[in-house]
Amino acid sequence: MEKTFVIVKPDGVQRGLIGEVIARLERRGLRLIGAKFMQVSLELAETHYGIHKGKPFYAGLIQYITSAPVMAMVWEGPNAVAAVRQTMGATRPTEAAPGSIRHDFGLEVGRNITHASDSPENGEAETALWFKPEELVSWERAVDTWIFE
Ligand code: IDP
Ligand code: MG
Repeated sequence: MEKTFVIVKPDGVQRGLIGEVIARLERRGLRLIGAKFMQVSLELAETHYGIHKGKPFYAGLIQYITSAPVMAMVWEGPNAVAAVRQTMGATRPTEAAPGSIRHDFGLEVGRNITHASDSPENGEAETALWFKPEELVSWERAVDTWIFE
């Protein structure tokens, strides 16, 4: 089953949107397999966002993600990566589709509420970076057969 790694970023937590994000992913049919509420260390932030090192927004991004607690999660399902990116909306809230989280709750790219993996490979890699294997729960829902074809 495809996995994707999701963060409710500090602005989402401060604004009371953890439940809203979880509710939308549950309603979509995705299955939660790991979650932790945590303060992100500088080291973890720099590894997670290593690909953006050197970009003009990098320092602000590291400051943002380490500024207050986050809700880190792993969700799985068929096409989980694409489904979650769609539910989150485009990186810039003013370009995000109406009805997406970033559209419905955001205005600025540097306060865009969530992170979600951008490929199945990164879904695996980010899950391994943020979670120990024993922190993930493998389970089946009675309703899975009505959501997963
Ligand atoms: P993504 O989160 O939609 O995958 P990325 O391009 O991977 O977008 O950028 C990672 C994060 O860096 C964004 O979610 C956003 O928080 C921040 N970011 C990206 N571009 C900018 C920018 O131009 N200004 C400020 N922050 C940015
Ligand atoms: Mg990205």
